[in-house]
Amino acid sequence: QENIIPQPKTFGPLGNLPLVDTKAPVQSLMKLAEEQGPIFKMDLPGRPGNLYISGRELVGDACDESRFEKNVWAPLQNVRSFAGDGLFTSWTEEPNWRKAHNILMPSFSQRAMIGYHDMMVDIAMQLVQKWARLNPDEFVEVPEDMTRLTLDTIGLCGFHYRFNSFYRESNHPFVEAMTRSLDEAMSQLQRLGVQNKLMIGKKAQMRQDIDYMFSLVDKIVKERRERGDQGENDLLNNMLSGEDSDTGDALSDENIRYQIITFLIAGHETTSGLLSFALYFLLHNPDKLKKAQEEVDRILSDSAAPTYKQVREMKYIRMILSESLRLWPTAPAFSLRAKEDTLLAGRYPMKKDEAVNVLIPVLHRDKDAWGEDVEAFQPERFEDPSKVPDDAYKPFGNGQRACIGQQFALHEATLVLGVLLRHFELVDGANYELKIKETLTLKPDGFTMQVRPRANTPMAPVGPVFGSPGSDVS
Ligand code: FDE
Repeated sequence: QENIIPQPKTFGPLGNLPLVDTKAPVQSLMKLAEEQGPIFKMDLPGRPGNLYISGRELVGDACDESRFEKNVWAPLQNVRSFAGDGLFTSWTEEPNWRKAHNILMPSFSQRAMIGYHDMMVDIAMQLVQKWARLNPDEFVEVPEDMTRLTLDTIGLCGFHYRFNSFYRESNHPFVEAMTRSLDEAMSQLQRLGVQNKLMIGKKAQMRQDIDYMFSLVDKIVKERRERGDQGENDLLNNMLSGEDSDTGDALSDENIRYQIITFLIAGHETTSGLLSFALYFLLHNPDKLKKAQEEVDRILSDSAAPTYKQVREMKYIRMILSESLRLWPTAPAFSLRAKEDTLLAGRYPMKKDEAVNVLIPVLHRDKDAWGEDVEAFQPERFEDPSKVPDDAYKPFGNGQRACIGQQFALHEATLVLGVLLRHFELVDGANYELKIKETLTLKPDGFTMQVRPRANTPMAPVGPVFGSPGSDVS
C-alpha cells in the first residue's frame, strides 16, 4: 500500500485542472500539498500524471544526480520561444548547455563580483536618491522600484546597457515585451490545446514582442562587436570572447541572443521579488529590523555606499535574505526526470523520463526538517550554515543545473538592503496585507510602504536641503 500515490478529485475530461487557480497555480498546489501530503498526482488535459513532491526525504532522493536530471518541463518549454537553448531552458544534453556553462561560470564566481560591485552601487544609489526625494505622505511601490533596480543592475553589469528605469514613469518597452511574453507562456499552460490554436491575437502580440526583444539584444551585440572590447568587464565580453575549456568552441550569435534574454529575465524578476519579500518581512518583524539596523549602522557607519568588503561583512542582512527565500522562494518550483527506471525514495516506481516537480515553498515548510515554527520569520536559522537542514533548502535549485546567478543575486540584494536600511526608516503606512502575485516567479502584489530618512546617516544623498527647520526666509 505504501506506494499508492494520492490524487485529489477529478472532473471528467478536465482531470484536476479545475483545482488550479489559473492566476495562482503555485498557491493552489501548495494548498493541495497540505491536503494530499508530500507526494501527489495531478492529471491535466493533455498532460496526465504530473507528480508533485515537497517532503525532505523525497526531494533529497530526487536530487540524486546519478539517477535524476533537470527536466525542461512545460512552463520552461513555453519560454523557449524566446529563451531558446539558453542556460535556463536547455536540456543538459544539448551541446549549448555545457558550452555556455563552461564559458560563463567564471563570470559568476564570488571573485567576479568585485568587478560588478561599483556598477551595483551606481544603481543602488539611484534608488536611494529617489526615495530620499519623496515627500513624507508619498508611498513607495516596492516591487515596481525593486524591478527597476534589478533590471538596471543586470543591464549594466551584464551588457553595459542602461535601461534607466528610474528616469521613466512606466516600464522600459523591453520589460513590457518580456512581461507580456512570460504571461502568455504561463497562460498557454492553462488553456486546452485547441484553445491555444484559436488565440490568434495573443500569438501575433507574442511574435511582435519576441521580435522586439531580439532586435534590442541584437543591437547591443552589434554595437559591442563594432566598437570592440574596451575592457568592459561584463558578461557580454565573456560571451563574445569566451571559449569552452573542453572543446575550444565559442558561442554562436543565436545562442548569445538567447543567453542575454535569459539573463535579463532570470536576473531581474527573481531578485526583485527577493528584495520585496525581505522588506515586507522586516516591516512585520520589528525586532529583526532593529537587529539589521544595528548591523548596517556598525558596518556602514561612515560610508555613503558600501565597499565590496563591507557587503561581505553584512552577515545578518544575508541571513534575512536566506530566510526570505525560505518562506517565499521567488523561483518556486523546478522539475526533475528519471534517467533510468528507478524507485523514488525506495518505494515509488518511476519509469525512465518520468518526472517529479518540486514545490519549494512546501519543502521549506517541512516541519521534520525545520521544526514547528516554520511560519515564523527567523533569520537566525541561517546563523550556522552547518545547521541548515540537508535537502530541505533549495531556493536556487539543484546540482549542476542550480542557479548560476546565486552569488550575483545575493551580492546585489545584500548591498541594496544594507544601504536602504542605513538610510531609511520603513513605515507600514498602508497596513499592507500580503498577497502573492504569480508570474513565472512570485512577488508581493501591490506592496506599498512609506520611508523616512534616518537621522545620522553618513550623507544627505540629495545634496542641499532647502528650507531646513528653523530657517526663516521672509
Ligand atoms: C537557475 C535557477 C534555478 C534552477 C531552475 C531549474 O532547475 O529549472 C533556480 C531555482 C533559480 N535559478 C533561482 C533563483 C533565485 C534567484 C534570486 C535567482 N535565481 C537569481 C538569478 C540571477 C541570475 C542572473 C540567475 N538567477 C540566472 C540563472 C540561470 C542562467 C539559471 C540556469 C542555470 C543552468 O545552467 O541551468 C538559473 N538562474 Fe537563478
